[in-house]
Amino acid sequence: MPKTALITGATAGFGRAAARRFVAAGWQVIATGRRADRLAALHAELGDALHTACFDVRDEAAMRASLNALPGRFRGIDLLVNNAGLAQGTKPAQDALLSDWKTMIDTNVTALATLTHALLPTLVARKGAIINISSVAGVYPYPGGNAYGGTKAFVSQFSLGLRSDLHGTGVRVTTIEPGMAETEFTVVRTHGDQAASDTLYANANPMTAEDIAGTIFWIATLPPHLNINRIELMPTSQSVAGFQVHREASA
Ligand code: NDP
Ligand code: 8X3
Repeated sequence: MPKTALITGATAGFGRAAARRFVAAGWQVIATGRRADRLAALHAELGDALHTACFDVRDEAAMRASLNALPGRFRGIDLLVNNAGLAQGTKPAQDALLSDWKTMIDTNVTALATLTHALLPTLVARKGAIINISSVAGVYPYPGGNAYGGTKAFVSQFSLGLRSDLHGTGVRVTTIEPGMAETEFTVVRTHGDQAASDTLYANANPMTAEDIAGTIFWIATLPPHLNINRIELMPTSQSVAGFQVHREASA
């Protein structure tokens, strides 16, 4: 019987690349996202090893209905990849939209915790694994990172807490903290500014969705006695820049 992964946010970026990677290796995948056309295209590409579940992760009732409607052969979930998430806005906190902050908290924090809570009994019963996609933004502050960084710090710390609580169950928990990767992330963050996205990644040789998908797959297929607690990846072109100092104008 093949192993089964539930990957949230599989209509683009890391999640879609991961769905392809796992199916290519013989896994069954439950792929989620809001864009039904993208899910249908992925099903057409990958076939019946893929089950699609179209819902907004912020809609708890829809999430639970999708889990309850899983076909029998997809019910034994061995791996949860909490990947669906987003940044909204690049402005300093004092100029940011509160609605953007709420969208990020609802998606990156509340929905991730809700789905994890729903699947923990299955994962414990199957000695499964959880891979949570955090970010370097949850580790290092940067201007405009404000609430996005806060949500990802939650993801990293929540993962460490899960690892403590799941001690002795055999369930593995990993946080992946990627830096800059070219996906639809920046188009979403800028509310649709493709030029801003192109400019950010131009000549920077960013990581790709496949780089992160390969990391997810590597972690998921390590021997059961090995747990990667957290892993931070950046493109070689990116590094941490340090502190900033504001000086008063001299009198
Ligand atoms: P993409 O924008 O390419 O993909 C995001 C995925 O999340 C899409 O499939 C989208 O599906 C899904 N998603 C977003 N909101 C919801 C929602 N409310 N309900 C259901 N699904 C949702 O971004 P990435 O692949 O880059 O991002 C994946 C994860 O990686 C995110 O958590 C992001 O924060 C994180 N990350 C990204 C980095 C980067 O540089 N790209 C670096 C570090 C972390 P749909 O729109 O169809 O609902
Ligand atoms: C996305 C990476 O550096 O744009 O989480 O915040 S970064």
